[in-house]
Amino acid sequence: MVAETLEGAMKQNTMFDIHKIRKDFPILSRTVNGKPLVYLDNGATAQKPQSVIDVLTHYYTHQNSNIHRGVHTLSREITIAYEEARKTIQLHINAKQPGEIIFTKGTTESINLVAHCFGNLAVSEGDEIIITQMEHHSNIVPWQQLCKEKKAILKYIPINEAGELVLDELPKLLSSKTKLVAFTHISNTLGTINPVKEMIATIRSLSKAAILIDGAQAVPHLKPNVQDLACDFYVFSGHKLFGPTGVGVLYAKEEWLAKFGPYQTGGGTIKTVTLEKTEFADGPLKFEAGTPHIEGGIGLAAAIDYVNAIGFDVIQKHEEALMTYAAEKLSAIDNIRIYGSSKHKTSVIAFNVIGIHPFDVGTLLDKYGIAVRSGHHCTQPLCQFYNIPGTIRASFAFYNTMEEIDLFIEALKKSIKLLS
Ligand code: C6P
Repeated sequence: MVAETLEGAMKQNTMFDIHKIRKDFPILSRTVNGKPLVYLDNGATAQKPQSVIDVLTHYYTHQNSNIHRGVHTLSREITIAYEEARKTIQLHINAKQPGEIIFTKGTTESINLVAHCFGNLAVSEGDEIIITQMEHHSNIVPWQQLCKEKKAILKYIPINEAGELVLDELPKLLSSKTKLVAFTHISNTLGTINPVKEMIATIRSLSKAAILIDGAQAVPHLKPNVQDLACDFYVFSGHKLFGPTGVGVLYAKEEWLAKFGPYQTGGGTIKTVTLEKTEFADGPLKFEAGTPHIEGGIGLAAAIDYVNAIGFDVIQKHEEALMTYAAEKLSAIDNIRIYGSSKHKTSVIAFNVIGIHPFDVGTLLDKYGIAVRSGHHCTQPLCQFYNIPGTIRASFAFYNTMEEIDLFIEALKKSIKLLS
C-alpha cells in the first residue's frame, strides 16, 4: 500500500527517478558477501554521488595547489573555488554572509571550537550550560570538559519513553546563570526531530543564553534556515550530507566571531606576525589554522548542489514512505522492540531483538549484504535511559528503496532464526 503510494508519488515527480538517482552513486552497485549491498547505515556516513567524486578527482588532476597563499594561476583558481564553496554553504543554510561559515573537520570539531572559544569568552565558575539526554557524545563531552575546567554546572533536559525531550523541564532548567544551551536537531539514535524553533523561543524568552544546534543528522533530510531559527551556532559534517569526510561546518553569528579569540593558531589565522606578537585575521580565516581540507570544501559544495537539484520536499516524501514501510514490516516480526516512537521522526529505526545482542544481529545481517550499525551509536546516556547496551540501527537515505527494505526484513528474519 505504502509502496503503491510511493510509486504514484514518484511517477508524478519527474525529478525523482530512484533508479536514475541510484546510478549516480557507484558504490550502490557493488556486492558484499556475494549479495547486492543494501546500505542502511546512512546515519554513520552517507554515500557519495559521482558528481562529488568527480570534483575530488578533478581537484587532484587539474587544480591541486594551496589556497590564500599563492599569486600563481592554480592557487588563485582554487582560492576562488574554495570561497565559492563557502558561499554555496552560506546560501544553503541562509546565513547572512559567507564570513559566518567556518570550515572545520566536522561536527565534532565545530562543537569543540565553540566550547573552547565561547568557554574562554563567556563561561565562569558557577555558570550553567544545558544539553539534553539524547545528545551524541560529541555534544556532551566538550561541555563536560568545559564545565570541569571552569567549575561550571552542566544540566540535562531529560527524555521520555517515546524518545522525545521533556520540554516542560526546559523553563525550570533555565536561569540567569545559563550561558549556553546545546541540543541536537535530529537524534542520531532515535530519529526524533526536536522542535528546535519552539525550544529557541522558550530559551530566548527566559534567558540570555547562546544556542548551539547540532545539525549532523538533520542536514541530509532538511535544509536548515539559520536566520529563521535565530540560533547562534549551527554545526554539521560534510560526510553525512553526501560530501567528503574530514570537512564540516560551523555556522556562527558574526557578532560571536568578532568577539571570539582564536581556536588553533598558526598559518592562515594571522594578519601580521612579529617575533613579539601576532595580530589575528578577521572573519573565518582566524579559525581555520593551517592548510585546510580544500577538496573537502569544494566537494561539500558539489554535494549541496546535488541534493538541492533533487529537492528536499521530494527527498522527505520518499524517506517518510521508506520509514513507514520499514516500521510496519519490522513491527510484524515477533520479539522486536523499536526505540523512539515520536510522531516527529525521520529516517532512523533503532530496534533490538529481545534476548539477542545487537552485535550478533548486525554481524549476521552483513553476511546477507545488509549494512546497519549496531551498538550505542555514541549515545551512551541515551542507552542508559533505556537500560540497554545498544541497538541495531537502520538509517535511510533518499537512494534507498522499498525492495531494499524487503531484503533487509528477509535477512533479519533469517538471522533471528539462526540466532534463536
Ligand atoms: N554520528 C552515527 O553513526 P562527526 O563524527 O564529527 O562527523 O559527527 C559527530 C556527530 C555529532 N552529532 C550527531 C548527532 C551525530 O550523529 C554525529 C555522528 C554518527 O550516528 C557517527 S558516531
